[in-house]
Amino acid sequence: MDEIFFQAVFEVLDSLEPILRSDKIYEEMGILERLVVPDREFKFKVTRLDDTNKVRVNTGYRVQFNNSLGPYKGGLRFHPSVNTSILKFLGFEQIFKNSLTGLMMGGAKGGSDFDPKGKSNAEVLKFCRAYMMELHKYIGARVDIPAGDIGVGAREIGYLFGEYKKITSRYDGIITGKPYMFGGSLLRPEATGYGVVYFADELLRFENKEPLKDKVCCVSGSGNVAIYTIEKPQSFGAIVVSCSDSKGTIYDSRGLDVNLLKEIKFNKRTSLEEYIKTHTSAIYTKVEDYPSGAHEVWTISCYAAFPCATQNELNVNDAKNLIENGCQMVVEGANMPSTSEAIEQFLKEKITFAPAKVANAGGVAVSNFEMTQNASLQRWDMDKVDETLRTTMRQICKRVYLTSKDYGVDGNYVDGANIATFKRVAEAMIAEGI
Ligand code: NDP
Ligand code: 2IT
Repeated sequence: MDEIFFQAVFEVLDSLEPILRSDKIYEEMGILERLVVPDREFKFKVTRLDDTNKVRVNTGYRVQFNNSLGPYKGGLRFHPSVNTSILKFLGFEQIFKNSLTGLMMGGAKGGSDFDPKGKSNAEVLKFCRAYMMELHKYIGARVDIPAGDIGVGAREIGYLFGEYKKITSRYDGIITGKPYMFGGSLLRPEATGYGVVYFADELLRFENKEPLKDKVCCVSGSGNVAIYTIEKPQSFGAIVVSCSDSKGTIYDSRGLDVNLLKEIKFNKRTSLEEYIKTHTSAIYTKVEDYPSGAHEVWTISCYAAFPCATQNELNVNDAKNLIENGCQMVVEGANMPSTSEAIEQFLKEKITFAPAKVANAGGVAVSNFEMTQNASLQRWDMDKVDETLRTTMRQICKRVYLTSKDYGVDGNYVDGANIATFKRVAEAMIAEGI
């Protein structure tokens, strides 16, 4: 049941062996035992009437994992697959990702098994109101600040914040990713995807590898993270040829039309198959026609691959296909999209591999900038947000790159990230006592 949570925990523990062996303080202070158990987990019933006035019941969750470095912070996921194990894996990862930003944030995650897909705005609104009716008891601008994730974008965040205000009469920065007109930050929608590409650009520079200019890139997914990971490389002169959703993959050798993708996914909220209606030279492959045991999107030849859909979407066969086809770099936009076996393959073959907790931290970093703006009732302009995001991604890259060198695991950014971030969290946990 807790399989996916254990996958995330074991990846971190594997990296920590050298520092746990050399410094006994972590064992003495019970840091690992304390870290793997959330501070608290809320599980609650969410009821609403659907569009036909039928009673519907879903389960809502919020897992507050660790607040040693700041208030609990992390997204909300609305997807039928949501359960405690998935939220614990995401909350656990969030502690370390948030720590790597160098900003003051603890780790949390929440959501529901509610599926917003195919629902009317009115029904999504009803669900969000019912969900917030319970969630508001556990959150606060200095307590726990949720945000978006799969199935939760600006629409849902707007409804959630609106309901919070109705219940409490307070205009606090209790959630990030808000629409700009009522307290959102410029660039928060773009932040995760842009940050992923900034990170890739920095890492190639550190490694003295060829930049993204004129290179072919593959992206999976076509949601918030994927679309801005597709958009940004254009400004680096790269060409992104693929994306996917839960039903199929698009390959457009001329480079994807981002505006059309936004229209299909953000406005119409429909299937990617729409893309080939107007772009007839692009190829659409349905999920059922994917190669056996692999995913179509990773069979395409590319210089850099950006998995941006969901957990465990890139398996060992996909990793082998990417490597065989000349891929030099894999940068994770989604949370834990590569299986452990796929990561092993990348590291063995010396493919530059940037794990999610470093590469997709731009989203939560800009969430923190949104919290700062809300707390001071100020607004930052676009250039300030973009520059601060870029600087944050550069600092994360440098920290992880240097840590991997310092600990004799050059080029292994899984270990570099886990060691660098664990030390920061553990030091805070030691300093605050048990
Ligand atoms: P969205 O809901 O906006 O998009 C998710 C996308 O992934 C959709 O296109 C969805 O397809 C697709 N997808 C889901 N499952 C599969 C699958 N099995 N195969 C192929 N495609 C699939 O979510 P986000 O873009 O926000 O999140 C994507 C990932 O990024 C998640 O791992 C999330 O945790 C992570 N992340 C999100 C951040 C954020 O701020 N939003 C920040 C950092 C990480 P369909 O439309 O058919 O459902
Ligand atoms: O996984 C993530 O970092 C997010 N879904 C965003 C979290 C946030 O609080 O902005």
